[in-house]
Order: sequence, then C-alpha cells, then structure tokens
Amino acid sequence: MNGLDKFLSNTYNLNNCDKEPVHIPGLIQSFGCLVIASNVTKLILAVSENIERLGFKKEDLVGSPLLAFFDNEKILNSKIDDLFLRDVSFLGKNYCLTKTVNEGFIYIEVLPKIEKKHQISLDVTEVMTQELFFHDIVWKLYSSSDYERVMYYKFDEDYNGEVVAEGKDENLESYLGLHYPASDIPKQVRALFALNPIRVIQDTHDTPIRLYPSTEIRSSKPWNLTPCITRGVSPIHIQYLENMKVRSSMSFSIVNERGRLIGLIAFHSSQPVDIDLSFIETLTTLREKIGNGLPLLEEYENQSGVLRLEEIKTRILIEADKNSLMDDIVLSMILEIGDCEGCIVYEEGKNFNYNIDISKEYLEYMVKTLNDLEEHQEFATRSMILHFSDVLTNLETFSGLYGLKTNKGWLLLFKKEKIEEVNWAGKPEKTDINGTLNPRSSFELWSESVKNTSKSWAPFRRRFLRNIVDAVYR
Ligand code: BLA
Repeated sequence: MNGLDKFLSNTYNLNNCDKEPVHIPGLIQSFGCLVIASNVTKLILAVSENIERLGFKKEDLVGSPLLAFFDNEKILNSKIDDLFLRDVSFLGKNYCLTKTVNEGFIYIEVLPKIEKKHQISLDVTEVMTQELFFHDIVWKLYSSSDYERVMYYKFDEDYNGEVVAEGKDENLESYLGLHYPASDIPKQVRALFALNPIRVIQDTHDTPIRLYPSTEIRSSKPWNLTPCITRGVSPIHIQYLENMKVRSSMSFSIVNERGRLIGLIAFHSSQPVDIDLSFIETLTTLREKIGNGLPLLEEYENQSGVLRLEEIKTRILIEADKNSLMDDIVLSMILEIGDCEGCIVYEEGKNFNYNIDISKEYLEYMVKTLNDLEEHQEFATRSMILHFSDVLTNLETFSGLYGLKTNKGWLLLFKKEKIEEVNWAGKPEKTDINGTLNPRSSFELWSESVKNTSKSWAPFRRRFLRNIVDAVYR
C-alpha cells in the first residue's frame, strides 16, 4: 500500500470525525483540473490526473516551469494572491482559471466556463429587521442560482445552528426553524471556513481524481488543498448529504467583525449543479456585505435598548475605579448590560463575586480552562457543562457564561438556565445504519426539551461589555 492509499484507507466515524484532516483529502472533484507549483522556483510540483483533458501529459508537466502550462507571465508573477480569469483557452475550448497562493505554493485551478452574469443587490436600512434581511438574501440567491434550496444557517455561541431563513422550490418540505447540533459541522471544518469561505460539492456521485505525485516529494505529506475550489470531499459528509437527499451543495461562511463564524448560507440540490465561478465571485463580495450589515441591523432593532446601554455605560465609566470593576454598584450595572444574573471579577488571584457562590478552587479551574483556550480574549457559551466538568454542583441554576479577558484576569458573567423546546432535524445523536456509524440517517423533526442551556449572549450587549473592559482596563 503506498502512502496515499494508506492515508485514504483511514476511516473516520462519528467518534473521531472531528480529527479527519479534510484539508488534505488526497483527491479533487472531477469538475476541475489542478496544477500546484512552487511559488519560489515556479516549477510545477503536482497536477491532477485528469490534466490530459487540457492537452497535457502529467509526466511532462511535473518538473516543468509553470509557463509550460499557462503562458502568461504577468498573471503568474502577479503580486495579487487570488486571481480569477474568465476566458482561458485549452485545446480550443474556453475555461475559467483561478490562481491562489498559499504557504509557498501556487494553485492553478481550471474550471468549466459559464456565461451567466450575476447581479445581487443587498440593502441595509433602518426599517429592516435581521429576519427580513435573511429572508431577502436567501430568496435573491435562490432565484439567481440553479439550486433548489438556499438557507441561512445561524450559529449560536456553541456552534449549534438553526435555519432562520429559507428560499426553496415549492414542493420541498421546509427546514425553517430546524436546529442542527454543532457536531454536524466539526471544528476543523469550521476552521477551514475561515481560510476558504466557499465550499462547493458539485456531485456526491462524482468519481474523484488523484494528484500526481500524490504527496509532496520533500515532506511526503499529502497536498494541502485548503484554498482549492475543487478540494475532494470527506466521505462522511457525502453520506450526510445523501441522507439529506442532496446531490449538490455549496455553502459560504458569514463571519462577524472579529472574524468569528456566525452563519453559513447553504445551497442544496437533488441534481448536480454546474459550478459557476462568476457566481462564486459574486458571493465573495456578498458575504462581506452581510457580515458588515448584521451589526447595524442588530443595533437598529434594539435601538431603545442601545440608548439605555449607552447611558449605563457612561455611568459605569464615571463610577468605576481606574483599572478595576470590583464594586457592587458597578457590577449591578454590568449585569443589566449583559442581561444576566451573576458576575465575577477575577484579578490576579483575588476575586469579587456578585450573586455567585463558587469555591475558590472551582473558580481557579475555570480561569485556567479559559486561559488555555486558543481564542482566549473572549469566551461565550450557553451551556457551561459543555466546557467545564461538574458545573451544576457549583453554580446550580446558572448555565451560560460570558468571559472577557482583562489585563489583570477575567470578567465573568453568568446567565441562568432557560429550558427551551427545540425542534431538531432528526435526533441529534449518532445513528447506526447497517452496523456502521453515520451522521443522522433521518432528518425528520425531533423535538426535545433542552436543559442546562441559557439564552444567547446578544452581540450588541457583548460589544458594550468589550468597550467597557477596554476603557477600564487600559
Ligand atoms: C461539512 N456540514 C458540512 C458543511 C455543511 C454541513 C453546510 C459544509 C459543506 C457543504 O456545504 O455541504 C452541515 N449542511 C449542514 C447543516 C445544514 C446543511 C447542519 O445544509 C442544515 C441545513 N457531519 C456530521 C457528523 C460529522 C460530519 C456527525 O453530521 C462527523 C462525524 C462531518 N461535515 C462533516 C465533514 C464536513 C462537513 C467532515 C466537511 C466536508 C468537506 O468539506 O469535505
């Protein structure tokens, strides 16, 4: 068994799928061709085995200058890392071409040429609610694409998601209001969405194409396909899409002003949909508009609340000692801003609690856990038991935690449990089909009373809290 076969024979299931290295699948989808070159020597290092489609022999190309494949020095030497060309000819046929640079490699992808032009306008106005905004987006995207369903999928603090808007063919059942557990989009997949915001899966029945050579010669590692549109698809996700009766999908990520994933727009079709690069280009601009528009809409929607919070913030900044929030009156106002019931100011080993009964050891353990997190400036969860062991015995009725790092420690806010009836798309836990573990086989409505979970930490309140912490702990 060679290195790639060994690598491909690794099987991932529900218990380890958050470890599957989806960025190095060893394969691309057959709708495109890929050439990888060194950004230093500009020599071709690998090609997809279907490169013959464009009139080249893989053995001839590997080791040759990139110019032997694509004779346009200006493009190849351009300092711009992401380029998109509409009309490129191979064997007398027209294609689109993309060039991406990542970690010392140049990736050239050649994709089918599609003629359509897309104009999608989005307005953010004070009269609009977020709900209307999402509705407007999904219907515009639905009507300008060939997909049968377009959804806005909104994440909560713990990356569980809900379909909050949907544009779809009339005859399809609706997914609106359905919830999906965070494990449906594992951690490493979410991280990839930050690096490459658009994921296209053209046809779950596709026979994927290998790369030649299959690994990087020097390191023997499989090729990192993070920036590629054609990146091969994880088998467990193909199973998921098939369970959902979806043959073609596309999704793009929405991030907030701090780069955190807050939503996805997901497209589905029961038939393969052609890849349309100019649509992908349109989506790239659109996602920024959406990410920028959302905080504005949230503030318009909560305008009277925002005015009140402005007022409290001013009072806090007058009352608070320089460099500390350890004061009962100040903390009672902080609770109003956070819309929560308990609070701890933790500063270099000492702490000041407001409405919270917690042992010193437990608090030290929480702070250490927060300090060890990758993103350790701000932390939010609706469900502390996901992150801390034995929480219930220590904090009783509290479920939500919002933490902000200060230059002396942490400001920790606690929110009470709010039992909620949630409609899941299928039972959220694993399902056993024919003896193997797969993502849920059924997406039928499954209702559950969700415990140990608080209401969300509203982004506009979080912005106020960050401002206060920044101002006090300068
Ligand atoms: C990827 N999972 C994805 C993606 C989405 C979802 C949108 C991105 C790829 C795509 O657009 O198809 C999930 N899709 C959803 C959800 C909705 C939707 C929630 O339309 C709701 C409407 N998936 C599981 C489990 C595992 C899993 C249990 O359910 C792991 C055991 C894995 N999901 C998984 C993997 C990928 C993925 C590995 C990446 C696939 C890839 O990019 O190759």
